[in-house]
Amino acid sequence: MKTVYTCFCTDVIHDGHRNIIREAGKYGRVIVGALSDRALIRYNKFPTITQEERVRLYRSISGVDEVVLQDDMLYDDVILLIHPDYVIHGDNWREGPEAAIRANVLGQLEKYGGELIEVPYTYSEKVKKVDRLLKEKLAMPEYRRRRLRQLIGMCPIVKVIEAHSGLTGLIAEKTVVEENGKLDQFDAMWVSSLCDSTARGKPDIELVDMSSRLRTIDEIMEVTTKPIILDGDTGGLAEHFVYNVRTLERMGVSAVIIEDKKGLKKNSLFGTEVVQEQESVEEFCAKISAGKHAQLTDDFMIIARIESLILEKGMEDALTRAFAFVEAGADGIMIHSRKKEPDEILEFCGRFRERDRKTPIVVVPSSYNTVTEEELTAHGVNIVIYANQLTRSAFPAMQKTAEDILRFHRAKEVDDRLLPIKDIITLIDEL
Ligand code: SPV
Ligand code: MG
Repeated sequence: MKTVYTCFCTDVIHDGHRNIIREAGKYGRVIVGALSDRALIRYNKFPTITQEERVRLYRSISGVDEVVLQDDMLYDDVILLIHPDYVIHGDNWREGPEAAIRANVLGQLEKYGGELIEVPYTYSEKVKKVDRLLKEKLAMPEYRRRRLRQLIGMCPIVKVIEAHSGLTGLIAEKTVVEENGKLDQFDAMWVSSLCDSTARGKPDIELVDMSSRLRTIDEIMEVTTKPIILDGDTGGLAEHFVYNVRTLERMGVSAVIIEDKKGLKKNSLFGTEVVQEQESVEEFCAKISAGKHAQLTDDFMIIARIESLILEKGMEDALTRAFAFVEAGADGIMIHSRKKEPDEILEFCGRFRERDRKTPIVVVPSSYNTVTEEELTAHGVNIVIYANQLTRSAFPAMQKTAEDILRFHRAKEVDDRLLPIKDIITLIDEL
């Protein structure tokens, strides 16, 4: 008997999937691949049920003979293993980022005379509703909040990009690239104090107050589903921090990162060019503990950021603080540097990992930007934050456009580098 293979990554079975299984049954024995979490999160919506639950769900569909786990978004391994006579898929993958996966499958099948069957994608109202419901579910606080911890468990390194508005949130949410047939996207968003302040034309000195920061988060949450890490500056007074932890948790923020500075905070990238004072280990530990006591869920993370390298207090000071902060309850450590080379960050990670194998390490390679995600992963880093690149790329582009309109006394000369009107009006999803 011939075999027919299809790969699913859905959490809900709708008419479209049932149609594929029905069609597949006409050609032979139906094997469904359940795309693993690890593979799924790189190109599709985040799962709302576990990998094991998905396998059970697919097994329960009438007409399915066998379910296997597909551990890569490309079908190479599974095709090698099963050697299906047919692969069946909806025709919606002919365009867009998934076209690369389709091309790869065709190449694999061609090698031994396998065939691809494409069935028209089911665009019914019911199917659209299921898609919408899944998206809305992912945006709910309880799903969004726990997703960062889930990602840390699933990804070699969690990739985070800055967002400070609905629009930058959409870029973080929707940008997908294809490289060597594989798709990739960001995992989470960083609500940077620098970029949130800059977008308001304000300096990064904790002048933009928590209410305004919460407004920014809410704007981003309205249009996205990915988890949010808030740059909480110093965390303010411990007595205030505990209330803010509760608020953030309730909103569905996944983590707050607070830095061990006190007094008037200035941006770390100034380093020692401005006066900045580090908080004592005892005081900062007390703030972390207070925050941990205040939180209600197990999902929320309070991550301690160490400024010793920024303030040139040395590696030993950074490490002493890291271990003390973890002892006080910190769920992660962010180590920051403004050196051009990653050496001191990598040394810190290596030495921290000698004693602590599991506490997540977060880094922000803004100045030591030659370091790769692969190198960071190899040194035990769990989260990489691209903290300000979106803001820094938008600013010169807007400035140049403004200058050129003034220079040419019309807008024609700048038009070539603008997003077409059609694209900007379709960028925002309609309900
Ligand atoms: C931010 O993005 O606001 C940060 C990171 O705190 S840095 O600007 O590098 O200090
Ligand atoms: Mg900041």
